[in-house]
Amino acid sequence: MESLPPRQHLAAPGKWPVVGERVPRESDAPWQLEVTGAVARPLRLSFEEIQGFGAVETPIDIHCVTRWSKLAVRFQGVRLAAVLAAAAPHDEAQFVSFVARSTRSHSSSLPLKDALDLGALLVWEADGAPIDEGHGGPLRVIVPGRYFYKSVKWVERIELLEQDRLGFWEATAGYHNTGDPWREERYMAPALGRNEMRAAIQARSFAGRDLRSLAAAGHDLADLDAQGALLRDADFTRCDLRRANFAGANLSNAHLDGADLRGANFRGADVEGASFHAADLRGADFSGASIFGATFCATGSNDPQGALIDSSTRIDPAAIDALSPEQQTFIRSALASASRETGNGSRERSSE
Ligand SMILES: Nc1nc2c(c(=O)[nH]1)N[C@H]1C(S)=C(S)[C@@H](COP(=O)(O)O)O[C@H]1N2
Ligand SMILES: [Mo]
Repeated sequence: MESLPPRQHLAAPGKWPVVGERVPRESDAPWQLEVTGAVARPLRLSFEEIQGFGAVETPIDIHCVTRWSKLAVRFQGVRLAAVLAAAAPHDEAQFVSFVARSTRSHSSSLPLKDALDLGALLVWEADGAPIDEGHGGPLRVIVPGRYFYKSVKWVERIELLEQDRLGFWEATAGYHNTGDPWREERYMAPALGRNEMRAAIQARSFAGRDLRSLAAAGHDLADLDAQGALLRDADFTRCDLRRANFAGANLSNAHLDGADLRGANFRGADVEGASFHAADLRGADFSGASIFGATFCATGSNDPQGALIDSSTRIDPAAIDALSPEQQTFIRSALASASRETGNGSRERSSE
């Protein structure tokens, strides 16, 4: 068994999901990489010039913050260190920001020292083939030892900075600015203070609100209206959430273990990386939801209890295909045994 950072699991073999932006900005201009900011020699490099810095090939583990990992992807590219050396950064340069050729000029940044110590690369090949456009081809950043959101796709500008500038996900989604998977640095502090959280829970009206990292474990939230709410990393462990409406909500990495979710509506919701161990999902509807990286049974050995799923639980078959192998096996066998039984008496739990 290879080692994974805390609460990560392997993506299905051969699957590499596209996360975030799917295409670069349209442009007729040939590919170019600019190295700019606090440098003595600003550079403008063609693709061929970049390759001229000397290709290296090395296996690197990918860890997406939404909990899937891929181990030992063989990347080919050049060391960021080699390219930066040619630009001669000023002594004052403390941070490096990678900017994408994308409509939102997507970016992410890192302390310069970390980027160099971690051996960041600019890569054009993965496992022996040119990187697909969806995965950031022709040229993307790879930062080993950080969650994958630090690895910017379609990098067209590298800017050296004296002061840090938060990247896109760090600024808009609350992703941790360091993002070390071994320390599980997924999120920055919650959006709300304790009292505001308590008030939101009491009012039970979450629709459209930013309640990321909400701490609601154990609460009675039956019939909750949480349509379109931002609930990344929220803790709903053991909550009563019968008939809760999470349609279109963002529940990525939320904790729903042991929650009573009978009849809950997750239509079109983002539940990537959410955990549903021992949750009651009978009658829950995940149609059109993105469930990549979600877990329905424990991946370790210490807590074998899986979610309660039966023929009244709606999950798109294509969504199941994208889950990790052990999650697929668990869900398929739960659905199969449910359809074999006349009732679902054997796994009935107390309550209601
Ligand atoms: N330009 C750009 N780069 C990006 C993103 C993005 O939205 N735009 N998303 C980041 C995130 S959150 C992840 S997990 C990885 C996903 O890369 P993949 O689509 O090749 O799996 O790219 C990172 N780099
Ligand atoms: Mo990610």
